[in-house]
Amino acid sequence: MNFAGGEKILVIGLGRSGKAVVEVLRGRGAEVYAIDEKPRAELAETIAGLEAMGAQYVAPENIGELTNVTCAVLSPGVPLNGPLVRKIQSGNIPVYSEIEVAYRLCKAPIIAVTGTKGKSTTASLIGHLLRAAGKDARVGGNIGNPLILEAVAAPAESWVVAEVSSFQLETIRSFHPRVSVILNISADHLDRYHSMDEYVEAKYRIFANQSEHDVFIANLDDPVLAPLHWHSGEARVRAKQMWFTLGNDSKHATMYLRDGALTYSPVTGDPRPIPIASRDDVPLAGLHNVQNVMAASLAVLAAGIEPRELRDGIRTFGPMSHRMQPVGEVDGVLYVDDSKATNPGAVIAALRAYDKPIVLIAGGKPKNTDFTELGRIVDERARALVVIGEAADDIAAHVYRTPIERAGSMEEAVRMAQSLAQPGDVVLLSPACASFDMFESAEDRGQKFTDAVLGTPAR
Ligand code: UMA
Ligand code: ADP
Repeated sequence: MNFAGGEKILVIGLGRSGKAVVEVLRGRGAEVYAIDEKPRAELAETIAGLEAMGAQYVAPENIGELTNVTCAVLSPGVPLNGPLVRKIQSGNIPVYSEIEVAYRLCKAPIIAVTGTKGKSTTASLIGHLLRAAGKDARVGGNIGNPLILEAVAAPAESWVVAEVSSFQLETIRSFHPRVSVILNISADHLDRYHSMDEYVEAKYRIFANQSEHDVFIANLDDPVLAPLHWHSGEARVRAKQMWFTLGNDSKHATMYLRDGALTYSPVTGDPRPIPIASRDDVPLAGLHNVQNVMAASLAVLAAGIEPRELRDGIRTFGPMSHRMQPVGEVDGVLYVDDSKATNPGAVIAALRAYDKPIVLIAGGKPKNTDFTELGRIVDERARALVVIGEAADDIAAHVYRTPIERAGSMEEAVRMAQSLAQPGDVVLLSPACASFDMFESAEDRGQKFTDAVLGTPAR
């Protein structure tokens, strides 16, 4: 399979991922068809774009008429066990994810990053550290720009950093990163997976095709991942393993915190520990970001960068938009946009990152996750809670001591938070949910928060 001339390929889903696949496959001369379950009226512009590239739209009800299809390429948002994919598979058409095709077309080695939270931060930091060390690096995947575009553009001597989601990993076959990273696993996407086990297994596919020539990096402090180290790692992970921990544990981890320094114990060569940066060099708030920096550092060390080349890159990495991003201070209150915190685990990490009282704005479209632990941490750390969206009542039901307000819009939520906060506090938008009940996307939600904050007249 060359994904080129002489092949007839069906692209499933016409969002960012699907459109990029069409573009690349048409560029390679393949005959391309594309299907999407959105009402046709909403697809007019997309279909015109497809036709301009020489591809053809197929309506879902006409899929049976398409014959001799070589393979289908699946967008991550389309569930593998849904009726559309089942129908396509029943015609014996193999289904690949976009990242599988990207891998097969990529000449450069791949560093792949997954995990429930911290993927974008870590993938971007890996790109930043590689560039700071003089390498060519391209970052793509779940972060927003489809991996396939970066993969086909990358020369053999560069590195491709792939942020990969569990959705994308479900339909890989030979996808084989030189370096793989799993940051953490906590409850998320339980509206798509039947169980946590199914979600975890999707994440573990990241190392399934790795060999002893590759490297697998993971978080020793994560209760879901640690058993891979203690019990089953030998059997399941063939790649060389590098673990990181916030503890001072050079026996079991390749990177750890010792005397306030992120410390590296090389797996081969001179075994003396090497401090690569101090805790204070990490410019991002919260211990979870120290973990992200450790993971990124190990990934670039595995790619051959020298330890002494890391510190400057770490120090110059700024916060990314919508990830604990300070947006302004009004009347002595700091407002922080953490709209990308889309599961309870991320919000817990953000709440733990501040040692000031927090007024939390949370809620949105639920994903069947449990809010018990989040409620406990809110009671421990928050001055007040403002809930929004479809999950508002469920979140509120798990909070027992903290005062709670309900808001119908982001503007109202910011107004309420403003009246609840006192000078020195943090108002944190960290929703624990998807955004699609009230907003176009997590980015849109964060922007509306920022607009409301900056438009707020001083009290
Ligand atoms: N569609 C169907 N049937 C379905 C579902 C969707 O036909 O059952 C169609 C929709 O009508 C739409 C298209 O598929 O036209 C959308 O495809 P998509 O949902 O795969 O979205 P893309 O725009 O292609 O974006 C995808 C990722 N989206 C998802 O995984 C849901 C983006 O991750 C990623 O940035 C992009 O590819 C480029 O690689 C977003 C995301 O929310 C940020 N990811 C999840 C997360 O981070 O939690 C996993
Ligand atoms: P992802 O790409 O996996 O969604 P991001 O790097 O975009 O993760 O971060 C989104 C939010 O998740 C952050 O703003 C923060 O609240 C939280 N977060 C980031 N890194 C971690 C981590 N290592 N552990 C837990 N939560 C994290």
